[in-house]
Amino acid sequence: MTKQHDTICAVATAPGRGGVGIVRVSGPLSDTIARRCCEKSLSPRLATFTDFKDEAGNTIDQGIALLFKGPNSFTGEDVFEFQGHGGPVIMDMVLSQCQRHGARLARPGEFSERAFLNDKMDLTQAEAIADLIDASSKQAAIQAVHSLKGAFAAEIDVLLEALTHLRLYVESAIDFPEEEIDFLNDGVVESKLSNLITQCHRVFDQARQGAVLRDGLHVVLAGKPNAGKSTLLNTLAQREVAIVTDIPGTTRDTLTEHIHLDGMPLHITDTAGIRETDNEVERIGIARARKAIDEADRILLLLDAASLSAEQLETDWPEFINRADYRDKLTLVINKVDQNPQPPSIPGYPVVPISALHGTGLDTLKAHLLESMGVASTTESTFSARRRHLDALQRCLGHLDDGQAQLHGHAAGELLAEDLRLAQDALGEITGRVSPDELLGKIFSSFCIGK
Ligand SMILES: Nc1nc2c(ncn2[C@@H]2O[C@H](COP(=O)(O)OP(=O)(O)OP(=O)(O)O)[C@@H](O)[C@H]2O)c(=O)[nH]1
Ligand SMILES: [Mg+2]
Repeated sequence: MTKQHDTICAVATAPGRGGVGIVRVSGPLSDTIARRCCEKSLSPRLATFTDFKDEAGNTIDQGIALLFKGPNSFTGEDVFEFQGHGGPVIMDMVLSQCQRHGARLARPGEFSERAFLNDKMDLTQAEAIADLIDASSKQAAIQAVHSLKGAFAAEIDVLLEALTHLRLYVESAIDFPEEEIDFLNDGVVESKLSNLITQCHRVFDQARQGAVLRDGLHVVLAGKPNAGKSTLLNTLAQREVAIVTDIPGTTRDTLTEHIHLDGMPLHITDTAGIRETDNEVERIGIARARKAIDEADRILLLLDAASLSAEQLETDWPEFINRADYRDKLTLVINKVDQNPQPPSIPGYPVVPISALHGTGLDTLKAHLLESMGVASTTESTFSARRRHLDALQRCLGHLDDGQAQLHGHAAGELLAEDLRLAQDALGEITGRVSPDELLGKIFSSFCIGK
């Protein structure tokens, strides 16, 4: 991505009719366009009531004109804004006039892109603008504002700072072996690295929460045939999405429905009941069910209240109960409590008794899902994040783990340094800020090399 030096323009307000419509111009021609269209010189950052004219001197509209001289503007360039009457025809005429004076139509997101390229904001902040506009719930909006204010970037910067110091330490150990200090084995690298991994996990958990609130929670309904999964899907979706019968093995394929709970997006997937089978179609369906379960943010394991015991749970679902990666995302939903109102209590997991058919316990289930999305605990410390950020953080953690293995296994400084570099690159993708020069600058300024 390189800086661009032409002038762009766009209608900044939503399409359609409105009380006010805004045309925004950014680039070196902004000032000239403002002077020609308003037929006066605008004082920067001062709202000026003015006519907006075409090249023949006819008034197109009247409104407020604002000029921001770079770098003190949203994009960092000269920016001209005209706030006129919000009719689509008027806005189009104002926009055409800006084009006639040399501006071109902006691509989507190009104002924010320029703000990023001109160091007015980092990538997480630029993305937060889009997230704030697209927010489908109050919580998602609060998180996007936190990211916009730099909360996410600040966390990443702290990690980058710690990583840079660690690289500095490791690379100097490689560069100056004659110093005879066994840098790698003095415990400092070990403890810095494990601190870094812990911090990185914490940021990952926060970012994951942010991504779930932004993108919606992926909930999978799992269980044996006839447990009532499809009935629950229909009840939550409030329509007959899935086929329900009393024949075990009715659902063969996965089926996803998108709903909102108190404005929070939720993607609910019904799956084929899991059992041993010789039927090829059903086997494929069960394989798909297992894949969906693996990828879920939350698994609702539906159990039949009539035939349930705590011991039986262990025997029936060893692959669920004993899997460490399911531990934090598994909820036991005991269905058909209308047939057995006193199901056994099962320690160790969240348990929600319901009747999918009669709607009993659904409010509790919904509250539980909202809580698992972190809705109740949305605080100042949360920020919006995207899958891209999670992917980068995960890669960073992978490289840090590899680095730790190098340190433990062979005390291989060069390989550890390379893993740290890769971890730093992955983190740098999140904010778009890292440059190798930065690291070099740090190394040379803080070490007295003298040789
Ligand atoms: N009494 C009672 N019956 C229920 C309840 N929920 C579901 N059922 C019945 O249980 C049977 C199976 O329901 P489904 O929703 O098709 O079960 P499923 O888990 O999707 O089954 P498969 O698709 O075969 O895996 C149907 O006859 C439902 O009416 C409930 O809460 N109470
Ligand atoms: Mg079903």
